Amino acid sequence: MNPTHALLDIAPEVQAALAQGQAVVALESTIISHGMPYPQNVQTALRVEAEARAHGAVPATVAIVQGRLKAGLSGADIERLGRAGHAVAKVSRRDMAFVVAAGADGATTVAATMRIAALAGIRVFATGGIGGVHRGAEHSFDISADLQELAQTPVAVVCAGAKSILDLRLTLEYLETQGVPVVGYQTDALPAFFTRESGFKVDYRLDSAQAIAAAMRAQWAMGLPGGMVVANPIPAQYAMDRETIDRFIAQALHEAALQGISGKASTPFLLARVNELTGGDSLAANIALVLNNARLAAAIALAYAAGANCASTVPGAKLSPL
Ligand code: PSU
Ligand code: MN
Repeated sequence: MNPTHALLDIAPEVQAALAQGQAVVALESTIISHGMPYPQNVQTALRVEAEARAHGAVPATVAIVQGRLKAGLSGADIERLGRAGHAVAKVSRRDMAFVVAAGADGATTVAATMRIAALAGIRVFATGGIGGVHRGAEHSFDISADLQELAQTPVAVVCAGAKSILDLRLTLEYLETQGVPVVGYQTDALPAFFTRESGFKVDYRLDSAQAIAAAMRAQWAMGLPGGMVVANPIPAQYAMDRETIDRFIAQALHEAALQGISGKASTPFLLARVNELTGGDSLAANIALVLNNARLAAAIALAYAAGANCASTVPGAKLSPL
């Protein structure tokens, strides 16, 4: 047996779907324990699973539970991670071995979730927002390990862009250097999580799940090692006013600097503070966009599964230089 797989438990439903070539969507768990307050975090995690299911894909929420890598959690596991919140270790790639060796629980970031999804054979992953290059990174060097993982691990990550707690310009530059494509789903604009636009453009606009699945197949058929970012803008009715959200983000960043928050504590602090400052609005937006991403990820996973033996082209798909 592959020794790495000896550390991994794939839920029976997920295993069966993978064996039959059916659509599976990975979901992360840092968003549960560190990204939203309890109990909305648990309710959202369960709703996101149901949304993927309703759109034809089997959900596989990923975490580390008592030292085991998990692709597919029970409702009880999700409840436990959500209730424990920040008391659960936030596990990015560098933390994985230590949490496993200690037999502990861990909430997996985008990076660690991609890694476990790839081990399990899952190619599509839905989340809210990815990590990136933080503002002030020229001094702090704070660049999320999510970006390196995207460069190395063949999983398509469906997200609503990245929050402007990050330096989005530098994040795009970093992704370009690492060869990670940023695809806009039915948009030319890079979305900024709470807003549909950021002032930046994506690298490619693709308008269907089939076209995205074809690009995934082409990328991996030619042996390119990494993943891709699929940026799916927040539904218009939930989008927030850019000036308002920018003001709250600026305040949260200022408070983080005053309190000397850095390293892996930085993103959870900023997420929690922005949630507090914006009250229920940002949480409602956050929930809506994650559900929206689960729907698109399910459609991509279905198209990818359906095209497993197809050529890596979609006749009629437009490639518009941006
Ligand atoms: N951005 C969000 N919501 C999140 C995260 C980021 O809008 O929940 C989480 C994700 O799990 C992401 C992680 O992978 O934070 C990035 O943390 P860091 O910057 O420490 O790599
Ligand atoms: Mn960081």
